[in-house]
Amino acid sequence: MNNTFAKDIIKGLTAENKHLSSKYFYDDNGSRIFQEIMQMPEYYLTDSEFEILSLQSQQIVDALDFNQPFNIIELGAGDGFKTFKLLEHLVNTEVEFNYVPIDISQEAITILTEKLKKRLPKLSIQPKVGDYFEILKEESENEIPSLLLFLGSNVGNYLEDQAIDLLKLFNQNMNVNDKLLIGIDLKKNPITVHNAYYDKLGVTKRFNLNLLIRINREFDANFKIDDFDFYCHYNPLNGEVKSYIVSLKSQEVHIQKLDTTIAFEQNELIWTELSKKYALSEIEVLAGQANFSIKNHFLDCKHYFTDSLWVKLG
Ligand code: AVJ
Repeated sequence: MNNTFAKDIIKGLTAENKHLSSKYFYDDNGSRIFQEIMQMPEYYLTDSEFEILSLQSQQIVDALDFNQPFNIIELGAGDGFKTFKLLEHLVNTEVEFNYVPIDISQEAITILTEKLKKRLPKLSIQPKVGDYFEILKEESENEIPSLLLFLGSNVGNYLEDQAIDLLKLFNQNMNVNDKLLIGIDLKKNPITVHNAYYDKLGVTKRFNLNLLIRINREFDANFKIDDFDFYCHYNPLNGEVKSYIVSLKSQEVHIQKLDTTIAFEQNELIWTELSKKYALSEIEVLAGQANFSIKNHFLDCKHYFTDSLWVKLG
């Protein structure tokens, strides 16, 4: 079944500093909890990006500078809630384009496609399930200009070097003059950032602890969820929010299907997530390293978030 997940659990939980990757948060329950997070008033990221795509769609289209029909390829489309505003604007202004949402979840793609067919019957949509890069490569083999969407500050989950590698891969699978619209959360008042991840109702805590519930279910482990807590910390100097699961006591956990026992000391941490924030000047560097140049930054009115339009250099 989940071979890489199994390997990552063993590797992460037997390391000197324990860690598990946030990409494993998103089982069906985790995806539902993430929807709850996006609706929390403290989680400003979603509202900010929604505002940008609602109010600045026309400016974004103008900046694309494509003079023929094009593709909009969305990486990790999810429920497509924010993207809807952009698509709606394009359909209503009779711009000719084809929407290609890509997600690893068949379920997410099916729901998104049905919803869009109902709400935007004139939209041309060609959903794809699978690996980003294979699909991107296929798409770049035709002559149609493309706008790639990588929204929601998903890039923040990567360490800077890994983010550059990922963006270089996007770049290699694009044609010259194709564009990338990338959503990035900006450095801001540290209290605002802190509150978005350390929410009062503990939704983000549930999101993290769900990872242990998932391991219990998929690998017959016996994590006692009440014996673990959540902690996160924002370092405004480097822009890193780091999230952790905390073992509240000295304990052993057995993971039956992996034939392993993991010992925890009291207060030992499992690092689960990086959510990195950038300054605009740091985004310039990121783009340059991956062979893009920045055409525009589209910011929300509070300047919390940017959807930045990058162009692939020749
Ligand atoms: C979906 C990766 C952008 O890091 O802000 C929300 C996930 N984690 N609250 C983020 C998340 C905790 C989110 N991203």
